Amino acid sequence: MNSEIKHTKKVPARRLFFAIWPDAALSRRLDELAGAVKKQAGGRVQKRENIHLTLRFIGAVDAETEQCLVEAAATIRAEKMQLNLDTLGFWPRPRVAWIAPGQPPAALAELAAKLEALCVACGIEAESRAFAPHITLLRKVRAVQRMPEFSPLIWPVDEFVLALSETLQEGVRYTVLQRWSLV
Ligand code: 2AM
Repeated sequence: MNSEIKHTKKVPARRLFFAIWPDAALSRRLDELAGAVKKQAGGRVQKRENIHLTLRFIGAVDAETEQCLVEAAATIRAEKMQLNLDTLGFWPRPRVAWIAPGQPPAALAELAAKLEALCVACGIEAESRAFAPHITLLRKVRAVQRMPEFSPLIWPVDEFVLALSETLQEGVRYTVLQRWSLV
């Protein structure tokens, strides 16, 4: 065999997204709320450790693009904010029940816009759909007659993350890869 030949292993693309991630206490409260919604609406609760709000779904990218995203994310300057999670909702087509801030602060859309620009600069196709901030609580929900009574949850947001999405036999697993502070 020719020892000059280099065997370069192709690194598989990784499925990524930018998000904000609740701390353990807020995740627990969101998980409890998901349980209350399930009693009224059925469906399958999102695993507690998977609960998050997507800022920009990226999809599968190669290592070079991932590196570009990580380097660009470090240059982002965006404001800290507080989200008032006061609205429960249901989208029949993806069959998802969610919670969202009814009146999101401008800082949230600004952060999402900065991430959108960053993705495009790294060669990712522009997102054609409008940013619809939400936290998925349940999937496979068929119909919702009523939502439970609940007290709004306040979420102080001081960082954003890049997360990895993997589909395993036991279900989807999200892993936070990197975190960046808001200012
Ligand atoms: P969902 O919770 O509403 O399903 C990881 O998959 C995250 O990215 C989830 O929050 C998911 O939103 C979102 N996501 C998955 N595929 C997407 C797509 N094609 N466009 C926008 N967001 C997507």
